[in-house]
Amino acid sequence: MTRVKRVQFYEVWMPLKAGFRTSFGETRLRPAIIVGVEDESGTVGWGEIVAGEGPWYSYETVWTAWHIALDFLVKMIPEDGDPEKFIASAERVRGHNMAKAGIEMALWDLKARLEGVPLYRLIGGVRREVRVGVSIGIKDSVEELLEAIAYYLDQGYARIKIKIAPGWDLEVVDRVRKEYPDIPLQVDANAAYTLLDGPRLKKLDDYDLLMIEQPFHYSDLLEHADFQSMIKTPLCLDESIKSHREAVAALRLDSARIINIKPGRVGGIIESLRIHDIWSMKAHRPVWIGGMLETGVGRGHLVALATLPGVAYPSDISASDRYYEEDIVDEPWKLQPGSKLVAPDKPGIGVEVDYDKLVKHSKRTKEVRLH
Ligand code: OSB
Ligand code: MG
Repeated sequence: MTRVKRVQFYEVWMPLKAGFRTSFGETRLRPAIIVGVEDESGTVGWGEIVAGEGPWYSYETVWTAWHIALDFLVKMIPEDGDPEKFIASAERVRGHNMAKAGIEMALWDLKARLEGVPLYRLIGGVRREVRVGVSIGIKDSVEELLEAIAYYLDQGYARIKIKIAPGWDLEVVDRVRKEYPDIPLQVDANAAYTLLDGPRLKKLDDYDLLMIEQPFHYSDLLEHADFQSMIKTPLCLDESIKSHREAVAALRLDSARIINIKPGRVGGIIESLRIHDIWSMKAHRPVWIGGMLETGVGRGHLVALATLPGVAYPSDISASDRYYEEDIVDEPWKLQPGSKLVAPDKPGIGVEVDYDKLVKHSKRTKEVRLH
């Protein structure tokens, strides 16, 4: 066991190659807080807090996360850096899962690096190659969307997810399906509908979609259960699942057949593993790993999670160049043949942070000395 000496926080603002629009707004500059936890030997483990600029996807923002991480959570890091102990202490903080997850993931990366093992192996991964797809935002026109889809298919992505919202749904899906009758296709509403839209949304059953992601309010497992009983297409929950508790409730209620696990949303790797085990191992329902436009640091954790045995659909983990001109890690994440990313056979998340690039994109930084 080791002794944690120093924690570094970098608030970065990463320019996206193209704006990313969902039912709750558009992102052009992606903020994130990169967390580096250093031990007495000088080894650094890296994590990423994925809170956004505004409280849209979640109530957390990069400002609330900075406050909670620096004023409360950092003091809860145990001397030996054990992620389990950190999470046990951090339970006292209600919510703020993204802030917790960024620190917890840095501790996992540190642990894996100190043990000299890849993170995916430490958490029970069973493969190095993971199937991935691309998530495409709302565009100004269907033509523009079709162009984007053609571009990503040409890049080698095999599964396409498109964002939907009232006014940008059935017609769009119809046009995409006519153009591409056979591609694996799914839609994500980011909670933009209510059950009153159910009869109309039911027409999505005609398009052979892999799944419909989070059509209704994030707190409404009952609406999802009612709608799932009306349609053939599997529903997938994203925003509704904030911990294993909602995952258990969603199973009991039959609110969905699939869960998209995002470590930031659920508070880290331990909670992700719990949801994975309950949902896929015990209930034999598939899961996949969702994304939050992460930099190469957070992406490393997503890739490690996607190697778990219960991950049975392509994950929202595209290559670095789908998001950024310049990622902050070496090597940037590259798409491999077969629409895959590969978990490196190196300690931890398997990529190194490029300090020059990290500092170049940072708007504020803070160092905290511990123990
Ligand atoms: O709902 O899955 C979502 C990005 C930001 C916030 C919410 C979502 C998304 C994505 C992007 O769909 C997935 C990615 O990182 O490529
Ligand atoms: Mg989603």
